[in-house]
Amino acid sequence: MTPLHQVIINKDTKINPIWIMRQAGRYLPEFREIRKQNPNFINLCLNENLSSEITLQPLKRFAFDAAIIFSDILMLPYGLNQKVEFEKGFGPKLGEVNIDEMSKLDEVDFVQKIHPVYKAIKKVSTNEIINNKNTIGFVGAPWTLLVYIINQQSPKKKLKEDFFKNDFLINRILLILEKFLKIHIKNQIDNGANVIQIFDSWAGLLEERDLPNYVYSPTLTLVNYVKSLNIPVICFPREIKNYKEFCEIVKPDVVSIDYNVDPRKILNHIKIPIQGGLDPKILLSDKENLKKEAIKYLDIFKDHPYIFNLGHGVLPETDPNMMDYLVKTVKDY
Ligand code: 1CP
Repeated sequence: MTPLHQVIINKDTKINPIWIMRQAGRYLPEFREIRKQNPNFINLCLNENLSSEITLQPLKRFAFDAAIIFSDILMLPYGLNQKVEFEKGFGPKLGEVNIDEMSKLDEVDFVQKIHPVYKAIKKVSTNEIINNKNTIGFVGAPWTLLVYIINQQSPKKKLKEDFFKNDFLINRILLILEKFLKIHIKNQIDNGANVIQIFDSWAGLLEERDLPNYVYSPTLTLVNYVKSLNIPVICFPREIKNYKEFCEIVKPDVVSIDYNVDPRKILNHIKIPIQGGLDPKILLSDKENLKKEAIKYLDIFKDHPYIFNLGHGVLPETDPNMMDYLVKTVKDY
């Protein structure tokens, strides 16, 4: 059994597997080299030779226990024929939604449009480096995808004032997302993904009263779907205030915590395996501090099934030597 499955399925507390959100990315010079020659990010994700190579880059350097496929949550709206572009220094830029077109789209056309993502998963999961490691497939949660689809850009920049105005449109999009997220998950699993992570990066934007409608219900549907395929599912409802309530309602196999969560408090509230937490900015400090902070998490979770990870993605300015030091610290614990 792989280390991740040992923790998730057997609730093993003796090992602490490690992988890192955005482990394949801009902090690695070998990634930046490929990226420089491939200015179109979507096309890079659709090049199964390069995207599988990028996925494996961090595993060649560090003793990570899992590969996360190099793709993006926005490949889903792209597959739904919404225009998606990544502009340097700006981030994602999406076109207007054509809901009638989107409603007519069928499964075959969707899969056809993004099938290199599945081919990349097959290449990664059958690579010898992955022996006794997991291949993590992922999707954006319906709420987070809805945010990008309607807002057409990162809500970090600004959230449209009339975002919630068109209830009918929102409900139609959520139904379409449910259908195609299931298709996207199924295809990733069929091609070798053996853990699924659901990223709800913008869950924290919602008022508590809106969580049942936009986060709990649609995520629960997906979690139950992944479970029905006998694959463990990790949820990352970033920056919600009440992780306990989320876990009680949605019941993922693992919950990934952000860096604002107090790990000691969460330990008393949550029975399921926990992942992550360490602030990515700690990797920008010094080795002594990094060790201290990493060990803090390992100590707190020493009797709880725990997968080491960060509280959000690794920052592009991170020194790969610090990542190396972190992995060694966790492995030597
Ligand atoms: O070189 C570049 O400029 C591209 C940067 C980049 C990368 C490396 C983007 C654009 N996406 C990715 C890959 C990516 N995205 C992965 C690959 C696997 C890995 O983790 O190594 C994953 C899992 C994602 C998931 C993703 N994309 C999320 C959820 C996680 C999170 O960070 O909160 C989100 C919100 C996105 C949207 C997105 N794609 C890219 C950027 C810069 C963003 C965020 C935009 C924003 O701030 O709103």
